[in-house]
Amino acid sequence: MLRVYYHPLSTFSQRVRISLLEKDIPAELVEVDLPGRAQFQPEYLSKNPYGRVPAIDEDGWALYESTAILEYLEATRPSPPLLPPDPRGRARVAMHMKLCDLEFSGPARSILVPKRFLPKEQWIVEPMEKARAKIDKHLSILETEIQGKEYLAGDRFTLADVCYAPFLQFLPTLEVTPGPAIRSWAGRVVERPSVRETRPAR
Ligand SMILES: N[C@@H](CCC(=O)N[C@@H](CS)C(=O)NCC(=O)O)C(=O)O
Repeated sequence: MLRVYYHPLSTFSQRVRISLLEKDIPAELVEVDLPGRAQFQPEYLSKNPYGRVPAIDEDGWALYESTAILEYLEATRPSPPLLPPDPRGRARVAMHMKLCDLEFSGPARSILVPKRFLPKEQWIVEPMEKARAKIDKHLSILETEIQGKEYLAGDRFTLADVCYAPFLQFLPTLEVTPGPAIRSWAGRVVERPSVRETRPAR
């Protein structure tokens, strides 16, 4: 049995839940009480010693880090595929997944965590502004990359789009300035049923 540890407001958990829906994978969803700090209790730390969601457990075997989980699900449940069939296509998806975390979701967190969960008086504006500038630079590169494509790696929705999806929902909150190709791609991604259904309430 596949068990997925998550929190409904967690963007990284949402990646895994999108993949479950896209691939129609049955799983038991276990909500980890992050506000109650259940992620630091020994029971959960045995799943992920870093005390973060998501994590999975399948027949007593645990795995954490959202991208590793996505790849495991893809390897064990390849149909329907969220990866291209050819080595070059797969390599491009791997590149985009890595760049998503380095250049987008990492800095996005520095803006989203305070904006979503802290009162304005507690925001530390300088790192938030730096993060916004980093994201804008990344988005200008991505704008060229995505020209003429339906999805990030071509015609089909792949793990590259799955990694971006939870953060594309928050483009307005990030107050960044995406170009027209990114805006239209983001619209397609956030309207997918798997993304809508797993969208955090705030
Ligand atoms: N690199 C990790 C990031 C996971 C992560 O940051 N999860 C957040 C929720 S979105 C978390 O569990 N935070 C709990 C805490 O920091 O105490 C991944 O891709 O899975």
